[in-house]
Amino acid sequence: MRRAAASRPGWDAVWVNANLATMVAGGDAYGAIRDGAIAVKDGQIAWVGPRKSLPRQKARYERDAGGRWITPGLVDCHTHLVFAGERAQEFEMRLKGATYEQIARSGGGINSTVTATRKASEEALFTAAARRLKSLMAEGVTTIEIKSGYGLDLANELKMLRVARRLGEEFPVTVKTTFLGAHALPAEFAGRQGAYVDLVVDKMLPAVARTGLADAVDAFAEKIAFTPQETTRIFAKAKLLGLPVKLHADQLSDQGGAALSAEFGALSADHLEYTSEAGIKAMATSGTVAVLLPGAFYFLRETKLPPLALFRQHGVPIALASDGNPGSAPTVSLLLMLNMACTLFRMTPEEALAGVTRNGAQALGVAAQCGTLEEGKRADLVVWDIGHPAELSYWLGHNPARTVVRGGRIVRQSRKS
Ligand code: DI6
Ligand code: FE
Repeated sequence: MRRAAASRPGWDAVWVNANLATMVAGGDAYGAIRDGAIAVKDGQIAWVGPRKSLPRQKARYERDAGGRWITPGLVDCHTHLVFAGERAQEFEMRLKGATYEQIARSGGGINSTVTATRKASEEALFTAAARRLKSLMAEGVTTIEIKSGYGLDLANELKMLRVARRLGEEFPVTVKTTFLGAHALPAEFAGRQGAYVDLVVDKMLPAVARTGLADAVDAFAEKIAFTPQETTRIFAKAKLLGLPVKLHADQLSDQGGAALSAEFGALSADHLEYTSEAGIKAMATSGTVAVLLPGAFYFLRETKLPPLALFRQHGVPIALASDGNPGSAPTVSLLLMLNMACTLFRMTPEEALAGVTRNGAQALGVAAQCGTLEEGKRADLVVWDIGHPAELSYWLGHNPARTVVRGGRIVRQSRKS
């Protein structure tokens, strides 16, 4: 109704002479439409198809894409973008032989970022995260998930979530927030893990739900973090409060995290290097997306590959994300993750692109709004200076994004055309 009333006649914007990687599944590779056109109206995709079939209408803004490729806006469905400080000295320690687990057990790791994040003002956290967000947006990211998990007490977890929400208000990007209170055991609870889980379940989760600051709940199920039983308690409470769940699952060892996620109908299970076939079958049944994080695999020099063949065989949708965080994936490039997914995991460039579009959107529960170029979806799209979509996975450290459009508005134009 509102749309019709607000509408002027004609398109708000149209791109012609474009090759469209719609990423709609089931048709040609990349859901490609060659010599296509895409029209935008009231912030939504109003028409997409072959140029010769484009209904004749006036357009307030019309561009000849010159045969360039247009994809959906990219989705980074797993990040820890809000944090203070960095952990370059731990990187040095690891290069001298210490492991990620040893550093975590000796009080470093996630807990050193917790100390820095607790000390940081909300404003300082916002400024640092905004810088990282801008790098991702420059590469065409229009939807991003941001987790808490470096506060580990109620006040600081809420502080992180407020910063994440504010990023979505002040920048032209859709932010989905996730409460990750069960990321690590904070130092003041050493030896009292049960008491910390009680705090998360009895105090933090209800408070987070009341504020409406989180769109989902995550946990780190791992030997150095939380047990499957503790994760179960957290998920049960989240479900009771009506919040969807997701899990850092089977990253360093097989904890049965994939199956546990599936049991709770999780949106996604993430990392998954050590996941068993039984866990994958359970994910297939529950429709849980597998989120692979090649940046963390690379940076931790993991050698156990995620069981890609089994995800394919059982039809589990595969998403890719940056995991941007100071400990295991200090990156602000999603395009680099496409390259790593292909070189390290042997994903195809088409699978990699689906991982940061269609499947990334599914992992966030927003597939009805974004992730493909389809009529009725939000007009989030990227015009790329490339001759073939495989180039998005091929270049190392090169950003061919030319124009980034979010909700029908041009938010970045790298060159005049
Ligand atoms: N797994 C990860 O890769 C990140 N969190 C997690 O649970 C690492 C976070 C960090 O080291 O700061
Ligand atoms: Fe993570």
